[in-house]
Amino acid sequence: MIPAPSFGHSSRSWHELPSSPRLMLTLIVPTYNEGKNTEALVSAVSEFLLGSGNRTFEILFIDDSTDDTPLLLEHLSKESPHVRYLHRQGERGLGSAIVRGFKEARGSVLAVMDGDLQHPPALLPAMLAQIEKGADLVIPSRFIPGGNDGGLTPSRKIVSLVARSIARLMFSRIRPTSDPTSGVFMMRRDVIDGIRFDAGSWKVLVEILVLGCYGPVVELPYRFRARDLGSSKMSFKAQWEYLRHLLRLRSGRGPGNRERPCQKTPSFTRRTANDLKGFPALD
Ligand SMILES: Nc1nc2c(ncn2[C@@H]2O[C@H](COP(=O)(O)OP(=O)(O)OP(=O)(O)O)[C@@H](O)[C@H]2O)c(=O)[nH]1
Ligand SMILES: [Mg+2]
Repeated sequence: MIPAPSFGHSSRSWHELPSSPRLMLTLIVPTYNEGKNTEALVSAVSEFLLGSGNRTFEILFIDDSTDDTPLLLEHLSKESPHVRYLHRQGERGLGSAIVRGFKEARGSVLAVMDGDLQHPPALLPAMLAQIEKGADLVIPSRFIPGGNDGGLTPSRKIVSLVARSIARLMFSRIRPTSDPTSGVFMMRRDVIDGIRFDAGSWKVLVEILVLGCYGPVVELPYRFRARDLGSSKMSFKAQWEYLRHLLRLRSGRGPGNRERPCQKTPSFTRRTANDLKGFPALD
């Protein structure tokens, strides 16, 4: 049985966590019928963040599931002081779930990661270190030396290539990035100040790259894994929505026009596996 719409949280609150000089991180995880993946994700994310000395983080699930995932999330939020979840009943959409996560997040640094473990949680300490060194936006990339998109089938690789190429052709601002449709990224919260997000998006990072206010952007190499559990939600409808979103963004007819001027000039840096020494193995 699926519980009523709720905001789950553990009995211990964020503010009772030991104080730490580290930036507060909210990891937003959109989930649709991800079941046991959520448990494995919480365990791996907690292990890597706590292992790197970071206690000030929350894992915020925005869940639209129709199976028993909300029950698992309720259990996880009781077990871990780092877990919260919002179950949206009767609502769906990857992009709108992520944007809801931005609204509910408590952190000054926001990250997004899929709930199916295709993005390695081991990336998080390395990403956060780049933010602490001054990056505004960190994008793990499958397409720079050390990266790999081996978790995709050949046909999905073609779809992904076409999706990236169309976005690049349409928006000069995203051309310097090698993986602009990545589902995993991290940023300072003020990068998205003033953006009115399009509720119908699938790839929120494209919208952030086009409309966000940012200076240094850092790309880190990583290996995209195949899904072990659960099933893909990528569909023809999602691809169609992606294209329609790009067209709205391009024509300025979407809701996303920035409300404030941005004084920052984007700059782009690519890190190599060598630069990531000292962090847990990323594969
Ligand atoms: N809240 C919410 N999450 C969703 C929705 N659709 C997909 N997701 C989640 O978004 C993430 C990405 O979806 P996937 O199905 O893995 O899409 P993908 O990674 O492009 O496809 P695969 O490579 O085949 O797994 C997963 O964590 C899904 O559970 C939705 O409508 N609402
Ligand atoms: Mg996936």
